Amino acid sequence: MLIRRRPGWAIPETAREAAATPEAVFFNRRQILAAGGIGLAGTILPGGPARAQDQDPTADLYPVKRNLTFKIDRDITPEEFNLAYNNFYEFGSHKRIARAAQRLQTRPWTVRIDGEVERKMTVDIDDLIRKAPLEERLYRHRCVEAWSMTVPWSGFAMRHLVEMARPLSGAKYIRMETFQDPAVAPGQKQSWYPWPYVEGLTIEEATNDLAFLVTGAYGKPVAKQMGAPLRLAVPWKYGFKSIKSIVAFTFTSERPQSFWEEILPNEYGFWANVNPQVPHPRWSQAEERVLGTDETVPTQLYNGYGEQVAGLYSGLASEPLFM
Ligand SMILES: Nc1nc2c(c(=O)[nH]1)N[C@H]1C(S)=C(S)[C@@H](COP(=O)(O)O)O[C@H]1N2
Ligand SMILES: [Mo]
Repeated sequence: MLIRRRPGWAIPETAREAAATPEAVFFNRRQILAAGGIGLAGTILPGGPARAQDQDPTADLYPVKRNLTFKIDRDITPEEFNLAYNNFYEFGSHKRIARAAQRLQTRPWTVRIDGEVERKMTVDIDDLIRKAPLEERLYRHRCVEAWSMTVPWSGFAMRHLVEMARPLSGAKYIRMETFQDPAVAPGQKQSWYPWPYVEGLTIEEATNDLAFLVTGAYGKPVAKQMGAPLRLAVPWKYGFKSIKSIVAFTFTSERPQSFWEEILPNEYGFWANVNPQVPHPRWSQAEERVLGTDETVPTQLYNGYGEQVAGLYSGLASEPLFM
């Protein structure tokens, strides 16, 4: 039984400990609480999400070495917060989608690379992950809703995928798409949303050193609710740009229209760079609530990554860069 490996009441106290703790502990605890006490735990544990995670065929690759170039001045958000507070509209338009997201089957999983590239291909996710130069990076993550986290992502620089594809000269943007399967993701039955979820970057953004394709988090394969088996992390942009559970990268000459841009073009644009001085039409972006703490802190221009990315936008002053 999973419960015997580490008791459910041994809840990690610090972010560092949380980072080293199997996800199983968190789920076990929630199941235990739901069942009304630890006495019942043994009867409800077999087969849950923790087990599926144990079976991830890339689990042996983690933890990966941390790249210390990416420094952070905040504590890592405890894993249990990150696992229980997610935006993933495919599974519901609220934050408690973790349980529903366990229905997503992340194997077999293929990723299509197409459009204006020399090497169109469909790759198996395990081949992709095993070939990739995996590293860990600590990144801030700032949602447009004015909350933030600090996450130990594992993955690889997106530049490697671009180099593998060899874009043709006409390619200016990369359009990314999430899986579509309404039988698994009940949110996708809500036909007023323009499924599948789509996001885009310019090639310059995608090849900036900060653009990161995430395959893991907290020292193991990334959890389903966080966007397994492959999601984006572009930490200088609002969180909605960091598309989850990607199935396709299309290189194109035309700027893709992203999911939220199509729904509310006056509130969510293509660029969506973080800027505390440009309010959302319905709320201020000046500050952010740091999840896992009681703190509210000032938001920083480009979420604190201006040194690395401000140059990408030097010729684009007339564009709505911050919405
Ligand atoms: N496919 C897909 N990707 C998505 C979303 C989504 O609803 N569907 N939500 C976005 C938003 S608004 C945020 S803030 C982040 C949330 O990532 P997290 O749950 O790991 O914090 O994922 C982004 N990627
Ligand atoms: Mo978000």
